[in-house]
Order: sequence, then structure tokens, then C-alpha cells
Amino acid sequence: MRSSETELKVQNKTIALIGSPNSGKTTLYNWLTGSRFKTVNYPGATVEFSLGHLAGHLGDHSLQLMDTPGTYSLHPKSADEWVTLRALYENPKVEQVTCKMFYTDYACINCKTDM
Ligand SMILES: Nc1nc2c(ncn2[C@@H]2O[C@H](COP(=O)(O)OP(=O)(O)OP(=O)(O)O)[C@@H](O)[C@H]2O)c(=O)[nH]1
Ligand SMILES: [Mg+2]
Repeated sequence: MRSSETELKVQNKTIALIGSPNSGKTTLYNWLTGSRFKTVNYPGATVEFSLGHLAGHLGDHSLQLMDTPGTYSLHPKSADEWVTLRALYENPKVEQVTCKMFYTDYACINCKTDM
């Protein structure tokens, strides 16, 4: 495998933060990527997905992270929930979502992953 192919493959590892509105996804995403997206104490703050890389001081910088609008399930009922579903499964910027982290509440220490 050529080195450019190796690089492309590594960069396509994406961890998506998915979960109920106002559960702390963007706060975690900001910390992991060093971003400054708006966080507020009411649901519906995030209306588009974002992509960023893990901050260098936290580990593998080629690891990509995705923030998504809040959703209660992967069976969308609202426009925000459709954005999340499309960001995961019909996203030209992401070849494959390697891991989906289901975030229920910032107070809940255990979060489910499908890895
Ligand atoms: N106490 C506490 N508050 C948190 C924590 N993480 C996030 N919050 C607060 O929870 C609120 C919602 O945080 P966001 O990160 O905007 O939540 P979100 O899941 O991105 O929300 P949506 O984009 O609406 O889905 C904000 O007021 C944050 O400051 C945490 O670990 N502890
Ligand atoms: Mg958000």
C-alpha cells in the first residue's frame, strides 16, 4: 500500500457523537477538538454536523470527530434528526463512521458505543 493510501485510510476513522438534545455533545466535541462551537443550556443549539480532528495533545490527531444535532433515535421525526441521520450515512465528507458514541446525559458516566 502506498503511503498516501495509508494516510487516507487513517483519516477516515471517524467517531460520531450522537445523543439526546442538550446532553453535552458539543461541549465534549469542543474539548476533544479544541473548537469553540456554541453551547447553551437548552436543546436544539446544534443544527448542523461538524467535523474536526482530535487535538494533538490528546492523542492521534488523524482521528476525526463528528458533532451532530440532538436526536432521540436513528428513526428521524424532525429536521434536526434527519441532519444527524444523513451526516452518519449519506455524508460525502466521511467514508465510514468507525464508532458511534450514544450520549444520553452529561451526568451519565457510561456511554454506549457500537465498537
Ligand atoms: N455540569 C455539566 N454541564 C455540562 C457538561 N457538559 C455539558 N454541560 C452543559 O450542558 C448544556 C448543554 O451542552 P451542549 O454541549 O450544548 O449540549 P448538546 O448535546 O450539544 O446540545 P444540542 O446541540 O442541543 O443537542 C450546556 O449548558 C453545557 O454547559 C458536564 O459535563 N457537566
Ligand atoms: Mg450541540
